[in-house]
Amino acid sequence: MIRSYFFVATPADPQMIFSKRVVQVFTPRCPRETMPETNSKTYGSRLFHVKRVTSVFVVFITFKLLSLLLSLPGIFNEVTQNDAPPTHSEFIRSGDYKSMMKRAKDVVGGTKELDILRRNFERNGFVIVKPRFPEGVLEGAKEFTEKVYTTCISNPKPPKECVNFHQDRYTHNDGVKSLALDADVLAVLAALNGFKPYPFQTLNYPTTSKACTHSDYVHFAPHPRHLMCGVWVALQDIDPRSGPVFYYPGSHRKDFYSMQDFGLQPRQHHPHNYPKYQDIMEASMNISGLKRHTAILKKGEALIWTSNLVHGGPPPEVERLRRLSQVSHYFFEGADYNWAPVMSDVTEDKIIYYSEEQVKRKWHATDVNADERFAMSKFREGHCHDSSVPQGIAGPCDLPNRPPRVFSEILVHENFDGEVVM
Ligand SMILES: O=C(O)CCC(=O)C(=O)O
Ligand SMILES: [Fe+2]
Repeated sequence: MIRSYFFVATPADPQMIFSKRVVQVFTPRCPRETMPETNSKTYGSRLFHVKRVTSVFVVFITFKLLSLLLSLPGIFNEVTQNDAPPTHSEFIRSGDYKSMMKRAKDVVGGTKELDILRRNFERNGFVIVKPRFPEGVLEGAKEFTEKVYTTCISNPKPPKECVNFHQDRYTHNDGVKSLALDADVLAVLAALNGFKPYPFQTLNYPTTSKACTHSDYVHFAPHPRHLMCGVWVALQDIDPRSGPVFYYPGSHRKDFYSMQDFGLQPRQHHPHNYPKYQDIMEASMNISGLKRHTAILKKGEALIWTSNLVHGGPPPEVERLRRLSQVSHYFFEGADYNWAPVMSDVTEDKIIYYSEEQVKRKWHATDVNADERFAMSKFREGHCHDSSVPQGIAGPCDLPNRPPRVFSEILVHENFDGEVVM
């Protein structure tokens, strides 16, 4: 048997890896059930896992190198992120906002209830609401999600389109589209954020996504950084054995982390880059003292989370048990810009931005057919500072305390059976 050593460098906050330079021992990560047994001593959580013979020396040298780099003055210049609402937002003075607030109050039961909802959202980073979805809309989205199951999961010969059959099918399916554009959902999102929401992505998961620990900020990063929400709608009563979504209330108040903040290169450069980010997020949650909750929702209930809430879809107790759901992700009009950290290369000045114009065209264009809309891109390739970033606003590359890129080379992610890299 190969003996392994686990090293950890995570106090409550991943950023402290670099400021405290702690080296401890690690435990396995998500999904716990499928991790191989290890006889190494464990404390806290696993950050990186190195095989004995080759890696002890490499780790020693690298930490020496990191310590040296970190001790140099001015290596990491602090750049203040502007998280104050943009001054150009007029939305909350509009008639549109007033009518949305009225609707949001109707959804939750009144003015006092809406205040409580807002406070909870701010404190916990999530809320659960029951929008008044028309039954036909819920059923339409449910039927489509069942179709994803029969076409792509239970089908012994799934067709090629199963690569993304669950994603962005609002282009083809009215139920999926109407659920994401539901007026009650939009009103509650506007009430919680003070900006006008618009959906930019839908995901119809018939079973658990098996997505390991992450916050959506790593995928969809707005500026100001809280201006993105996920809305997870249960399309059936959720069975606790089906791998219900987990989340850590309060985790949104920790700093916002994307791969670059851990010295990791973009996802497309290596299949393990994103899993390494997830390893660190899992490790930081395990020792954060925050409690892990699960969303065992009733049909029609919606879990709304903010961009930085840490969450995931764990492996199920019963494989392939249906967990029919639709997640819609929203940006907000009036944000300074939106970008995709997971795909961007900040050290090479290659940034992938979401184009609000292209997103809206993909959703609403009437001069093209559904297939053409599905093929449209939402992205625009750009630079750290270009016309996407307003003057005087911190850009995607201006994050503080970014560690050197070499860090991604020394982290080791161990694949496990059935791992879904997503
Ligand atoms: O439904 C799930 O399992 C989680 C999906 C998720 O993380 C997301 O859509 O942001
Ligand atoms: Fe997510």
